[in-house]
Amino acid sequence: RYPRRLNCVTPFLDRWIAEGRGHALCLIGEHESLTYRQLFERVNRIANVLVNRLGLRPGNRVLLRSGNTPMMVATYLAVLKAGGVVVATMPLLRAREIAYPLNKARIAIALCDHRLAEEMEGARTHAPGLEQVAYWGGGGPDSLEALMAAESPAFTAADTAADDVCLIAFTSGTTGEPKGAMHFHRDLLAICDTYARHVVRAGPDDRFIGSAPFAFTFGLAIILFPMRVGGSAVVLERAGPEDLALAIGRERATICFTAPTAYRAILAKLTAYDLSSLRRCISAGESLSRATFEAWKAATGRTLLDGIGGTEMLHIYLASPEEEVRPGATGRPVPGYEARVVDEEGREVPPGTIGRLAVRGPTGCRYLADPRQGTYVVEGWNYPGDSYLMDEDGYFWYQARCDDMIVSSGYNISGPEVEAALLRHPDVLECGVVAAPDPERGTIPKAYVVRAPGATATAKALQDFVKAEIAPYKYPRAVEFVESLPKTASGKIQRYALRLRAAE
Ligand code: 3SK
Repeated sequence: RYPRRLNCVTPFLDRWIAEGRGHALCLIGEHESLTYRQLFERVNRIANVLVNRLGLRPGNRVLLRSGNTPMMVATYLAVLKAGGVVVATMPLLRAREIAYPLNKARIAIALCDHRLAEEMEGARTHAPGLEQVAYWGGGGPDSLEALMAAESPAFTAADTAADDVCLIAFTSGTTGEPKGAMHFHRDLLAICDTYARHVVRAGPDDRFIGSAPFAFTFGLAIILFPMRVGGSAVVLERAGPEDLALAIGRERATICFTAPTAYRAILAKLTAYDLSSLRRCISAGESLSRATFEAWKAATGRTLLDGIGGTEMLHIYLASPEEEVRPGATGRPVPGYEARVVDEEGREVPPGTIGRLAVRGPTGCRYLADPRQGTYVVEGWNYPGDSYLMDEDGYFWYQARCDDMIVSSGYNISGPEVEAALLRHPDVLECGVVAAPDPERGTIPKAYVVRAPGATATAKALQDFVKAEIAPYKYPRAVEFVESLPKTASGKIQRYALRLRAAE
């Protein structure tokens, strides 16, 4: 239903200028706010810099590094408008983690907030193909702003096809390396015209707010959903539960996207906040317990709309609109998507039986040059790695993760990745990292560590070490020293046994 030639920035942004709505507020940041026209002109200047100064050609990939700011949104849209491919990275990533997408996606151009320069420059030494990095926010003759000032505020969107790749979103990677999920121009519209249209049901008066980084595709809800309907977005760089709750009251936000952990933290101090402007509260990123659902309803009178999505599918594919919500269930397939529960052989199981979730729809999933494609996508069905049960009415009930991913406060943390970081410490002989239940964060990464003979490293020392090796939010929040780890006959660590032990 989209035209064959489509640059998604046209319906998200240029359209509102053409329709005379350029004066409407689009982005409300902590230090600046932009109308649609101001954003349009900024995007155009950056697109001109990309093409005229940094040598971008359609199809080139551009690495973006920033927290959630209006400038991050502008650079994101500028890359798309110029026909480039966005590769956005989580702001907290370390040099080694940034180098991976740089090399895998053969990226020559990066745009970066100057406050993240240290790790960006560190990544350069591991990624020789990176030729140009333009920084913003730090001033100086080479800054992105200086380059933008010399460029025109007009730019004609690159003539892209609806199914040209425009975004490569890297997963956090359960085993081995992160996978790059590729998405098309039409996918960015499809998530608005399926999930947002049928479940969120926003209009031009809505003001979106949320906590997810834009580099995590969950965060796209905060910018793309309002821009599809001419609404506005509150863009928060610091978006802990308290920042989020205060900003809801200050900016009179109407639609909030965050994880259950944040809703629980807000509930704990509810009287300190004014949430009266909220009309939709969306929960995703980790599973929502019935207890949290009920507590939020009782305290605020509002229904938490649960949903599950994924980087591979770009956004949410199981959810229910407010009048159809069934407490405790994630929901039903969003119109446009299909879902089913299957056994180990991929055969659909009867309602009421636990099995693996399979999903298909307009937005998933093609990995960038990855032999694992055939494991995660079989005959058009995507296997996100969750076990589910479907009831007689077609509602899906979350059971557990099937793999080694730890979902903590909405962050996906790969157990094997934390293990690899721990193993770089000389005092660690062996380790296994699994999810342990936590009342605040849902689950936390817990490390079982066998120390090398005579080694004395403390839990705190290992935690600090991991924080310096990989993004700090991935550090093991609990560490237990053990004599040995449970192993399979072939010598592999039995994470399943560790998971059971962590749940005791
Ligand atoms: O459920 C999730 O974790 C998710 C991932 C990517 C995009 C959107 C969502 C909700």
